[in-house]
Amino acid sequence: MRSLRLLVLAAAFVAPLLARATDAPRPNVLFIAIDDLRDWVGFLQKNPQTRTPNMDRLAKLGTIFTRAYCAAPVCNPSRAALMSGLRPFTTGVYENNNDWRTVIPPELPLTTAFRNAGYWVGGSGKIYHEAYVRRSEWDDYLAREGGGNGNSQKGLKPSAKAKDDGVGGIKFQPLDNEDNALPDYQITDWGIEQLGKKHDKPFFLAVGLHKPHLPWNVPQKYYDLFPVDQIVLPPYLANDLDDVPPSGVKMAKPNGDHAAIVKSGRWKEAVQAYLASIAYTDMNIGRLLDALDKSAYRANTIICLWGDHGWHLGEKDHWRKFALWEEATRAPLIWIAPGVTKPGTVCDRPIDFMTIYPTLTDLCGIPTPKHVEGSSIRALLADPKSAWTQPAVTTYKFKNHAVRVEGWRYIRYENGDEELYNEVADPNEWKNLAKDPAFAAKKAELAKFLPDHDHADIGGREGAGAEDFGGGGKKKGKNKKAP
Ligand SMILES: [Ca+2]
Repeated sequence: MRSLRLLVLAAAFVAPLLARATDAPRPNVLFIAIDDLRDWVGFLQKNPQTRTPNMDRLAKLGTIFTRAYCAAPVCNPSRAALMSGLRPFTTGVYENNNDWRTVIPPELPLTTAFRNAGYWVGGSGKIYHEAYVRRSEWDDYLAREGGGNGNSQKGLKPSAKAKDDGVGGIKFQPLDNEDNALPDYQITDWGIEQLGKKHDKPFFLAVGLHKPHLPWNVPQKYYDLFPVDQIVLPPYLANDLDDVPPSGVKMAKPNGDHAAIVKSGRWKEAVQAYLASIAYTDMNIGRLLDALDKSAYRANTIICLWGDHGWHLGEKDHWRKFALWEEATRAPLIWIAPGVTKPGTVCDRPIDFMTIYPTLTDLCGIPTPKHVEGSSIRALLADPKSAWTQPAVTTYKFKNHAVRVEGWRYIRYENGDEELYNEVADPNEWKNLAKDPAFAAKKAELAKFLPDHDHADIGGREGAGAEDFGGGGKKKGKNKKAP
């Protein structure tokens, strides 16, 4: 009798506690995506010329990942994989002209997991590759003129110092415009507006910035931060491709952009233009962070900032993404998770962006859907030295993969061509060790991480690294009609 009474008493005590635990405000999420931002941010110390004071400020608040890699070195497949939790070799989404909506149903994406959990889910700018969006996954999304082309040049005019619009496909030009003439400014403003509102539900707010994607057309003042006579070119080895197998040389396309840039004598100008575009983006990030600081949500908002892949600026005679080396696959990643991350923390474990979906659901107490292929990095956020045994895997086109672990990068192409780099002795990946018998065991160890099944390219085999100017580039693939 007495024990029953005790139980009832205990229940009377515990019930409100439980209710309080359930009612505890769930964290909001500020999800910041940056297009084509390689590791040229101050906090990664890769290129000391870069100017990113606002991203550096954000980095100091939480954990940065020095070895974060994309699932695919191309906008559309990188974003589709990150948002769906499904790798390119699982879905067959490898290229910019592969319509992910035909193979990823609306029940699967990250946004849907948050909506199902009662979050308000809103976004602006480039979260998915803009040729293929499914706005029905969002409660609200900034609508923009012209079908959502954030790289629209409407209303932009070259500054008096502009020579022309760049070198071939590498488009750049300083502008005689104010900051707010570019779509990214309005995209950021929309995020700022949401942070200023009262929200009845926890929010998942996504802000996707287009710069530093080509064209590198930003106001002249950002070019002026980087005088061209002071530009230092990235590390470069003239005969770097000599030990790269034919499949790798084909990705580098040395006779394309790189030959044109060298011939033009404007390599430094191109580097200046990319740095200027990064500085422009950093300005918008700063405005967004200021708004969060002033908002009611600062203490209870998880921030995740990521770039969708890297970029070559002449390394290995290559430009753009579309390759499996460090430059094309590495991108910035910052996490701030109140109560989990500590300020100023650096994590050197190699991870890829498949970790983002399950980490966000984990941190927000949302069940991670079973289809999600990555793992939560909550343990690394709590302690950056925690054990981590999974490699970062990047896939470019059908059956070409890079496996990145601490100290090593192993690349295997569809035809069996291989590359192996010792990242400690050779961080520029200049010396391909794949043919050296001394490293056969290392290759075999890393090859175990390659997928055992590669889904066919849903667009057919003719994709050719089409650029992604928001409108989707060349639509050569045989995609099924989107739902
Ligand atoms: Ca080499």
